[in-house]
Amino acid sequence: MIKPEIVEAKQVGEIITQIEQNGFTIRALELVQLEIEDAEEFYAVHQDRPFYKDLCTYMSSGPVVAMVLEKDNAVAEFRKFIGATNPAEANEGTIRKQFGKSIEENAIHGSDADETALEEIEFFFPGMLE
Ligand code: DGI
Repeated sequence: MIKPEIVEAKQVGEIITQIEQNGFTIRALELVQLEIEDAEEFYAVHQDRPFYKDLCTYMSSGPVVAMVLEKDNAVAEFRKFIGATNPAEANEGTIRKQFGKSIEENAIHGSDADETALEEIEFFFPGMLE
């Protein structure tokens, strides 16, 4: 998921170019405006963390680009490609290093496990996996 500050900055195309150049195939793609309740559901795992409210407000502040990507070992490969949660700690060349502004405005989300990926695909593209 490409986060709101990137849509606002008109950098979606640059990031999608890098996604494709790194061997990921786009299987689904949609521009979505999340309501705050949607963001709360998506990030429910973080509901007890101090940054949860700010995170959900930010994630519903403008449209995001949701994508289903395919590659061998896609989850791990994509997390390597996007870099550490905090852009300041992300490796050179990663998406978060190049485009992230802060630990919250960190440009992009990637599923953290195959099981989470299945849940997140269902969240954005209901019925796609049936
Ligand atoms: O899977 P990640 O996005 O790399 O990281 P995560 O699942 O631990 O956290 C989800 C999002 O929550 C992350 O992309 C940005 C935000 N976040 C995580 N840790 C912090 C945070 N936001 C703030 N403000 N402070 C944090 O410590």
